[in-house]
Amino acid sequence: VRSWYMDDRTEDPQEEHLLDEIDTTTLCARTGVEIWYFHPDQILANNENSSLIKLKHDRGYTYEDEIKIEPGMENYEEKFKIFFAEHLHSDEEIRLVQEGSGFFDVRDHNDKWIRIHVFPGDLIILPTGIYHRFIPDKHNYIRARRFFVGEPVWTRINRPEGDLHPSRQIYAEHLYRNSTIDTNKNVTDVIS
Ligand code: KMT
Repeated sequence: VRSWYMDDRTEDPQEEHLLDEIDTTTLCARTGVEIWYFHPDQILANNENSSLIKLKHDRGYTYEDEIKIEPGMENYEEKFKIFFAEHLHSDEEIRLVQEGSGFFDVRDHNDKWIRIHVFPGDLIILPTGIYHRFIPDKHNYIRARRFFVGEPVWTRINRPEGDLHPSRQIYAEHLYRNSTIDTNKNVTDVIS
Protein backbone atom coordinates (compact mmCIF):
# COMPACT_ATOMS: atom_id res chain seq x y z
CA VAL A 1 0.00 0.00 0.00
CA ARG A 2 0.78 3.66 -0.22
CA SER A 3 -1.20 6.20 1.78
CA TRP A 4 -1.53 9.97 1.92
CA TYR A 5 -3.70 12.84 3.07
CA MET A 6 -5.92 14.03 0.24
CA ASP A 7 -6.16 17.52 -1.18
CA ASP A 8 -9.56 19.27 -1.19
CA ARG A 9 -10.10 19.32 -4.95
CA THR A 10 -13.37 17.70 -5.94
CA GLU A 11 -12.72 17.13 -9.64
CA ASP A 12 -11.92 13.62 -10.92
CA PRO A 13 -11.87 11.55 -7.70
CA GLN A 14 -10.07 8.71 -9.56
CA GLU A 15 -6.92 10.88 -9.63
CA GLU A 16 -4.52 10.46 -6.69
CA HIS A 17 -5.28 13.78 -4.95
CA LEU A 18 -1.97 13.47 -3.11
CA LEU A 19 -1.36 16.16 -0.50
CA ASP A 20 0.94 14.62 2.10
CA GLU A 21 2.23 11.03 2.10
CA ILE A 22 2.21 9.07 5.39
CA ASP A 23 3.76 5.72 6.28
CA THR A 24 1.74 2.61 7.10
CA THR A 25 2.55 2.79 10.82
CA THR A 26 1.10 6.30 11.05
CA LEU A 27 -1.95 5.27 9.02
CA CYS A 28 -2.65 2.32 11.31
CA ALA A 29 -2.02 4.26 14.54
CA ARG A 30 -4.30 7.13 13.52
CA THR A 31 -7.21 5.13 12.12
CA GLY A 32 -7.11 1.58 13.49
CA VAL A 33 -6.82 0.25 9.92
CA GLU A 34 -4.71 -2.92 9.73
CA ILE A 35 -2.57 -3.87 6.74
CA TRP A 36 -1.03 -7.26 5.88
CA TYR A 37 1.06 -8.07 2.86
CA PHE A 38 1.32 -11.35 0.99
CA HIS A 39 3.32 -12.18 -2.09
CA PRO A 40 0.76 -12.34 -4.92
CA ASP A 41 1.79 -15.95 -5.74
CA GLN A 42 0.99 -17.00 -2.17
CA ILE A 43 -2.65 -15.99 -2.21
CA LEU A 44 -3.93 -17.93 -5.18
CA ALA A 45 -6.76 -20.13 -3.91
CA ASN A 46 -4.87 -23.37 -4.67
CA ASN A 47 -1.56 -22.18 -3.21
CA GLU A 48 -2.64 -20.65 0.08
CA ASN A 49 0.10 -19.26 2.26
CA SER A 50 0.32 -20.61 5.83
CA SER A 51 0.27 -17.13 7.39
CA LEU A 52 -2.96 -16.34 5.51
CA ILE A 53 -4.48 -19.62 6.75
CA LYS A 54 -3.41 -18.67 10.28
CA LEU A 55 -4.80 -15.14 9.97
CA LYS A 56 -8.18 -16.49 8.80
CA HIS A 57 -8.19 -18.97 11.66
CA ASP A 58 -7.14 -16.48 14.35
CA ARG A 59 -9.69 -13.90 13.21
CA GLY A 60 -12.48 -16.41 12.68
CA TYR A 61 -12.97 -15.57 9.00
CA THR A 62 -15.27 -18.46 8.15
CA TYR A 63 -16.88 -16.88 5.07
CA GLU A 64 -15.17 -15.77 1.88
CA ASP A 65 -16.03 -14.78 -1.67
CA GLU A 66 -14.64 -12.60 -4.43
CA ILE A 67 -15.54 -9.19 -5.83
CA LYS A 68 -14.47 -7.84 -9.21
CA ILE A 69 -15.02 -4.19 -10.11
CA GLU A 70 -14.63 -3.08 -13.72
CA PRO A 71 -16.57 -0.85 -16.12
CA GLY A 72 -18.18 -3.81 -17.96
CA MET A 73 -19.85 -5.20 -14.85
CA GLU A 74 -23.61 -5.13 -14.27
CA ASN A 75 -24.87 -1.79 -12.84
CA TYR A 76 -21.34 -0.36 -12.83
CA GLU A 77 -22.39 3.32 -12.63
CA GLU A 78 -24.75 2.66 -9.75
CA LYS A 79 -22.23 0.51 -7.84
CA PHE A 80 -19.50 3.09 -8.38
CA LYS A 81 -21.69 5.71 -6.67
CA ILE A 82 -22.61 3.36 -3.81
CA PHE A 83 -18.97 2.40 -3.14
CA PHE A 84 -17.90 6.05 -3.19
CA ALA A 85 -20.60 7.35 -0.83
CA GLU A 86 -19.11 7.82 2.65
CA HIS A 87 -20.42 5.02 4.87
CA LEU A 88 -19.69 2.60 7.71
CA HIS A 89 -20.55 -1.00 8.61
CA SER A 90 -21.47 -2.87 11.79
CA ASP A 91 -18.54 -5.25 11.08
CA GLU A 92 -14.95 -5.09 9.86
CA GLU A 93 -14.39 -4.77 6.11
CA ILE A 94 -11.66 -7.17 4.98
CA ARG A 95 -10.32 -7.20 1.43
CA LEU A 96 -7.35 -9.09 -0.04
CA VAL A 97 -6.37 -7.72 -3.44
CA GLN A 98 -5.78 -10.44 -6.04
CA GLU A 99 -5.42 -8.30 -9.16
CA GLY A 100 -5.54 -4.63 -10.11
CA SER A 101 -5.62 -1.71 -7.68
CA GLY A 102 -7.89 0.92 -6.18
CA PHE A 103 -8.36 3.52 -3.45
CA PHE A 104 -9.85 3.01 0.00
CA ASP A 105 -10.40 6.41 1.64
CA VAL A 106 -10.78 6.58 5.43
CA ARG A 107 -11.35 9.48 7.83
CA ASP A 108 -8.68 10.17 10.43
CA HIS A 109 -9.33 11.41 14.00
CA ASN A 110 -9.64 14.99 12.70
CA ASP A 111 -12.12 13.91 10.02
CA LYS A 112 -9.52 14.37 7.25
CA TRP A 113 -9.49 11.94 4.33
CA ILE A 114 -6.56 9.54 4.07
CA ARG A 115 -6.32 7.73 0.73
CA ILE A 116 -4.97 4.15 0.77
CA HIS A 117 -3.79 2.80 -2.58
CA VAL A 118 -4.00 -1.00 -2.55
CA PHE A 119 -2.24 -3.47 -4.86
CA PRO A 120 -2.08 -7.27 -5.34
CA GLY A 121 -1.07 -9.00 -2.11
CA ASP A 122 -2.37 -6.21 0.15
CA LEU A 123 -4.87 -7.29 2.78
CA ILE A 124 -6.70 -4.38 4.36
CA ILE A 125 -8.91 -4.50 7.45
CA LEU A 126 -11.13 -1.48 8.05
CA PRO A 127 -12.37 -1.42 11.64
CA THR A 128 -16.04 -1.51 12.57
CA GLY A 129 -17.59 1.96 12.56
CA ILE A 130 -14.90 3.80 10.55
CA TYR A 131 -16.26 6.15 7.88
CA HIS A 132 -14.81 5.13 4.52
CA ARG A 133 -15.43 4.80 0.77
CA PHE A 134 -13.90 2.99 -2.21
CA ILE A 135 -13.12 4.13 -5.73
CA PRO A 136 -11.22 2.48 -8.60
CA ASP A 137 -8.02 4.22 -9.69
CA LYS A 138 -7.27 5.21 -13.30
CA HIS A 139 -6.76 1.54 -14.30
CA ASN A 140 -10.42 0.83 -13.51
CA TYR A 141 -9.91 -2.74 -12.42
CA ILE A 142 -9.71 -4.59 -9.13
CA ARG A 143 -10.37 -8.18 -8.09
CA ALA A 144 -10.35 -8.91 -4.36
CA ARG A 145 -11.24 -11.64 -1.89
CA ARG A 146 -13.68 -10.63 0.86
CA PHE A 147 -13.59 -12.31 4.28
CA PHE A 148 -16.20 -12.27 6.99
CA VAL A 149 -16.81 -13.68 10.46
CA GLY A 150 -19.98 -15.78 10.11
CA GLU A 151 -22.83 -14.83 7.81
CA PRO A 152 -21.87 -11.71 5.84
CA VAL A 153 -23.75 -8.45 6.37
CA TRP A 154 -23.04 -6.00 3.56
CA THR A 155 -25.35 -3.22 4.81
CA ARG A 156 -23.90 0.25 4.38
CA ILE A 157 -24.91 3.04 6.72
CA ASN A 158 -24.22 6.35 5.03
CA ARG A 159 -23.14 9.52 6.74
CA PRO A 160 -24.72 11.19 8.69
CA GLU A 161 -27.12 8.34 9.68
CA GLY A 162 -24.04 6.38 10.77
CA ASP A 163 -23.29 8.93 13.51
CA LEU A 164 -25.95 7.31 15.68
CA HIS A 165 -24.99 3.71 14.90
CA PRO A 166 -23.67 1.62 17.86
CA SER A 167 -20.52 0.73 15.86
CA ARG A 168 -19.56 4.42 15.98
CA GLN A 169 -19.19 4.21 19.77
CA ILE A 170 -16.85 1.25 19.43
CA TYR A 171 -14.82 3.19 16.91
CA ALA A 172 -14.88 6.37 19.03
CA GLU A 173 -12.82 4.45 21.61
CA HIS A 174 -10.15 3.87 18.93
CA LEU A 175 -10.15 7.58 18.14
CA TYR A 176 -9.90 8.53 21.79
CA ARG A 177 -6.94 6.19 22.34
CA ASN A 178 -5.25 7.51 19.20
CA SER A 179 -5.74 11.15 20.12
CA THR A 180 -4.13 10.37 23.49
CA ILE A 181 -1.17 8.77 21.70
CA ASP A 182 -0.87 11.82 19.41
CA THR A 183 -1.04 14.23 22.36
CA ASN A 184 1.70 12.35 24.22
CA LYS A 185 3.84 12.41 21.13
CA ASN A 186 3.39 16.17 20.76
CA VAL A 187 4.19 16.73 24.44
CA THR A 188 7.38 14.69 24.09
CA ASP A 189 8.28 16.64 20.93
CA VAL A 190 7.85 19.91 22.80
CA ILE A 191 9.92 18.72 25.81
CA SER A 192 12.80 17.46 23.66
C1 KMT B 1 -17.39 -2.36 -0.65
O1 KMT B 1 -18.13 -3.11 -0.03
O2 KMT B 1 -17.48 -1.12 -0.57
C2 KMT B 1 -16.41 -2.96 -1.52
O3 KMT B 1 -16.25 -4.12 -1.41
C3 KMT B 1 -15.67 -2.15 -2.49
C4 KMT B 1 -14.24 -2.38 -2.53
S1 KMT B 1 -13.69 -4.03 -2.82
C5 KMT B 1 -12.23 -3.89 -3.70
